[in-house]
Amino acid sequence: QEQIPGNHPTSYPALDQPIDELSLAEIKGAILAKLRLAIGKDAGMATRRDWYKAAALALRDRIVHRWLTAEKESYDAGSKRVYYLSLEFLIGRLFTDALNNMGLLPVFEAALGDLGVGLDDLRKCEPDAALGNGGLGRLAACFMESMATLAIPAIGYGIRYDFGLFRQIIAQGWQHEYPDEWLSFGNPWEFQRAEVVYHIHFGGFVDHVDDRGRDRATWRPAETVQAVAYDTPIVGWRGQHVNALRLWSARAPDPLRLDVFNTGDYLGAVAEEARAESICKFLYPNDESSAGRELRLRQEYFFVSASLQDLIKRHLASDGQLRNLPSKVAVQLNDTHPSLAVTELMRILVDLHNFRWDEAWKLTVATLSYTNHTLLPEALETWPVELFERLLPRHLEIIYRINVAHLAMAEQRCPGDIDFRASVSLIDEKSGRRVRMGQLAFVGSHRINGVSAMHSDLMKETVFHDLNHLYPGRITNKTNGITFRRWLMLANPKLTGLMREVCGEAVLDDFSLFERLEARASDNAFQQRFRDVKHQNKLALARLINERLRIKIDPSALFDIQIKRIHEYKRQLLNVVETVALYQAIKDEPQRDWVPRVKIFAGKAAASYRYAKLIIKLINDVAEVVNNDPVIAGRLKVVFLADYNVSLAEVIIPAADLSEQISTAGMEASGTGNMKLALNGALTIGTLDGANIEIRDHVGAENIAIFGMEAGDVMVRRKQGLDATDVISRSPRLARAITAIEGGACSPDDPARFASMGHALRYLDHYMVSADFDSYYAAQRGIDARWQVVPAWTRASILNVARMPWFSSDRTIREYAEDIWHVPVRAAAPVPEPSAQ
Ligand code: 4GP
Repeated sequence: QEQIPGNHPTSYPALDQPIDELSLAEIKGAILAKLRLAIGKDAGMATRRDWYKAAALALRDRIVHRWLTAEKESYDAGSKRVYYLSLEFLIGRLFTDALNNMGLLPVFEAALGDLGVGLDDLRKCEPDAALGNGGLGRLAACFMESMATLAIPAIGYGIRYDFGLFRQIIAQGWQHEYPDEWLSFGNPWEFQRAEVVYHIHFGGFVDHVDDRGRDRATWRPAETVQAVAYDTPIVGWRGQHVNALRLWSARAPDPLRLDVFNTGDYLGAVAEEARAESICKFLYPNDESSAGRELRLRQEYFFVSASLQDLIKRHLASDGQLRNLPSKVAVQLNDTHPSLAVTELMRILVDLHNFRWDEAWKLTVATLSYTNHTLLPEALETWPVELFERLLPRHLEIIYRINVAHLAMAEQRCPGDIDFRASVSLIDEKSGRRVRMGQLAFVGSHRINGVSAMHSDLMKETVFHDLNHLYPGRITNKTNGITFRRWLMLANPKLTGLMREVCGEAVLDDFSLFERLEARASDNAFQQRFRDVKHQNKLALARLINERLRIKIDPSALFDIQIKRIHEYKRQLLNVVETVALYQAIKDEPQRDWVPRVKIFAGKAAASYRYAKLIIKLINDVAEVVNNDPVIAGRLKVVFLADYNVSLAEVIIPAADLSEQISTAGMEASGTGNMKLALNGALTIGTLDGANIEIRDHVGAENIAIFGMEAGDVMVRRKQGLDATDVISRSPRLARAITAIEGGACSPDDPARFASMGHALRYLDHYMVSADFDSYYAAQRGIDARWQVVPAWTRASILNVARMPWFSSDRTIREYAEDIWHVPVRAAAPVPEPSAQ
């Protein structure tokens, strides 16, 4: 693979070098100066949040120098640039992440300590930037960090939502949603670029008067909105390279209509502004059916148009030639949300820059690539043609024009096959006429990737079967990864410390050194230290649970964790039904030596997803019964932690013993939580789904608990019908658990609350909860047995950590760089100097 020549040092100082007095004094001075000059307070009056902001600004100054240098170097070198278009970036907090990557964590900690404030307290003042729903958005955040680490010149483009993902409050066991006001105290990381403003148009009509037989047209829009840029620097590991996350905010060209104001219509005078600003007001929840939601389509076009205008301006300024676009620019579409990039790029090239259609098309396809994150049909966006026409009339014409050539190809490939043409068409004619964004992104991209080996295969077999036939070779796989800087080093400093000791300091730069853990996996003394680390992390989580929920849990119990969006296919329900069955089993034989377990759940349900919200209520109702039953005597506890976000994940994951990855086979595209948990030493109980399969291949089948139907079995069983009477009649245990749930045993205040759930478990088992129950229950009892053999459990846990390096997002990004973007990456890690101590 092509690599960037070494403009970086060949070795780095070890992180545990003693802090020198000079830098300590410098950082203290910098923080105090920010406190006075940027915040306007002195140390005596400063609140914790003031200190946080001052420290963040002092850190930001240090990042900016690297950022500007990196920018200049890559422009001077004429490097190819990656533009990652994503409606979601689930970033979490940046403070310690940036400190760690800059190598400044120890000196800031010491400086703040001298100033009388604790770094950890300050860290908690930063709100989580939750500009994403779940996996797809968090992946984008990990990728930004890895691109910076690998010194790939890149910009992430998205929307600066005023409100991120809703705040979840649990009251009487039910989920309630509240706005997430993450910007209310300002955001020290971002730079508003008041001069970077683009006009985004909507509506109106298309003029073909002077297109002289070519495909050009003039769009006469009816409405214009402005996009203003806000940049957040993203630092790579060792601070060698910094990229920008550029988020767009919307406003009206005229903030106030004075003519209207003067007539006394004060609301009318700001109506345009309100309409424009609504575009960046809030993040759409992903399970909400997007169909027909005009605001969502406006968001999509808004950010695509601003981003493409911006990148083309940059390209013209540095290269001057649009026909060189694909050699200097790679645009990655994160799911179908930015699919309009296909039509917008065509419009820019053909209408604004006079390109011939065919040449513009070649440039577009060579520049764009698209990542698919889910096979769920309801998530593949489609828009009513009528809405499209009203909002984006020129883009609809372009889609029709693309479709003509595309369908002609389809006809050539399968002459006379009407079904084939209908299936690949950009327009769905079956359910009213609708534009298919998945098809559009596919046809307009040179590479389409899935996010795990199985998912990429299933894409070829299912949703994109026919398109794959028409464009063979375009689909490729890029199994997801996670950034180890956040998910190991920062989240689990104790385990990191142990690994630095055992694998050597270089392990921070070269994850292949994890392998050195293997030799120690059975060593008693090492096992004990490894367990001590886990125990400390479990104590921290137990403390948090006690603080938030007043539930006392035993840190030596098995911590069984399921954290992710609440969704039927992710099957939190399977976990709860098993909990009820286990509860009943303990009640039957209270004298047996049951393995103490704490089942910990966290996750949000989309506000409109009623069934998912009922699952949350069930978890909480079961918790109420189980946690308060004296017969159980604490051997089984159920905990639902509210308001799951990146920061909460950073506390839960290092404390996990068992990782629940139990989706219906064939439905989880990849998963990334599965990787984070295994990296922190949790054993996985899971189905053969998504990246679980590759995790098994890496950690070894003996170090993971696989159960349940495989994707093929699921398809076969679904074809036979969804009635689960057969399996329930064969499983008295399952029958009894369902009867308890539907009969109100967990909901004495409202015995019929879960009747509908019982009905679904019996007769509408689309997600195979009942069908997989016995196999899951048995796998859980297998886990109990393994847990009791402490050295064997610890060994498996250590081997999970040792064998995870492949799941680093650095590996994933290298693959994108090599196979899709064709950009060079930084050479493999330089070796740190031996520690000074
Ligand atoms: C998620 C998938 O559900 C998950 O399996 C995958 O790991 C993740 O994307 C990243 O690729 N999809 C979404 C979504 O978050 O909104 O479709």
